[in-house]
Order: sequence, then C-alpha cells, then structure tokens
Amino acid sequence: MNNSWLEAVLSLGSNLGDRLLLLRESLHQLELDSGIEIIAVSSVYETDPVGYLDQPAFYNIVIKIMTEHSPEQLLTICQKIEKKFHRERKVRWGPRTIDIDILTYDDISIDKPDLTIPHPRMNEREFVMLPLQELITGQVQVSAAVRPIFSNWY
Ligand code: A4P
Ligand code: MG
Repeated sequence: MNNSWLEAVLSLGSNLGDRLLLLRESLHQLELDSGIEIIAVSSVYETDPVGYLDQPAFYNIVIKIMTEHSPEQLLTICQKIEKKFHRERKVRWGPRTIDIDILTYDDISIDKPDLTIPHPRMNEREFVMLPLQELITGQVQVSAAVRPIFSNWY
C-alpha cells in the first residue's frame, strides 16, 4: 500500500438467503481485489427493515477499507459482487441477497445520480449509524431495531 491509497467506508446488508454467508462471501470477494484492503469490520447486526416494511429482517455491517481505486471503480466492483450473488432489483428498498453501498470515500463529496458520496440517507439510518459508531468507538451498539448478533465473526 503506498500513499495513493485512500480510506473508504462501506455498508453491507442482506435479507434473503443465508445472510451471514453472503456477508462473509462478499468480504472475501472484496479481499480478492489487490486494490482493496479491509481494515475494520463491525459486528453483524440484525435489523428491522426500513423504507419497505413487508420483508424479512436484515443482517447489516459496516466496514472500513483502504483502496487505490477511484470511487467510480469502487462502485463498479461493489456492483459486480452484488451481481455475482444474484442481487435483483424488483422493489425500491426491497429484499436483496446483498447490497453494498459506499458511505464515505476519503473526505470527498460526489453528487451524481449514479454515485452520491457521502451516502445521502446514511445519517437517518440506525442500521448504518450504529455499526459505524461501533467502528469509531470500539463499543458494540444496541437499539430496539438494531441488535448485535455476531461479534468477532470475520
Ligand atoms: N448509488 C448512488 N450513490 C451510491 C453509493 N454511495 N453507494 C446508486 C452505492 N450506490 C450508490 O442502488 C440504487 C442506485 O444507487 C445504484 O444504481 C447506484 O448507482 P441499489 O443498490 O440498486 O438500490 P437500493 O440499495 O435499494 O437503493 P438505495 O436508494 O441505495 O437504498 P438504501 O437507501 O441503501 O436502502 N433496512 C434495513 N434494516 N437494512 C438495510 O440494509 N437497505 C435499504 C436500502 C432499505 N431498508 C433497509 C436496508
Ligand atoms: Mg444500494
């Protein structure tokens, strides 16, 4: 890693299929990329669905990476992983095998329809903010809708 590598924070969520395995396999796919290093992984949180309520509970995590890819390249890599795990888009905010969102990338802002950074809805979402707070403070977080179920799992 030289000093052209920058820090990014990603949010991953799954509520279809083997949710834990899908999170694990997605992290494994990210690690296979020589331009990505995972440097921190939150606990797995089981979370009540937000936005579209008639769907199973999610498993959500937040991770910190170092990367030499641009934000656009990183988005393409995340979308390829979603595709590999048969992510389908039927309902907005609906059920998915795996969703990978870029929350932040270094300290940059991007405002394009296909890529907005920081992620526009991150601050209003407990399923993002609690795991993120865990990465910042080192303390596992809990609320009624966001419940830690696996620590030190990866
Ligand atoms: N896109 C723009 N900015 C970004 C970014 N920073 N990272 C574009 C990733 N993608 C970004 O995403 C739609 C489009 O957003 C993509 O084409 C990409 O170019 P998508 O993954 O196809 O669809 P989505 O994730 O359903 O849409 P959206 O609007 O990102 O959904 P949210 O806001 O992420 O919400 N409840 C719980 N408990 N846990 C969850 O994980 N997730 C959602 C999705 C709803 N409710 C949830 C959860
Ligand atoms: Mg998404």
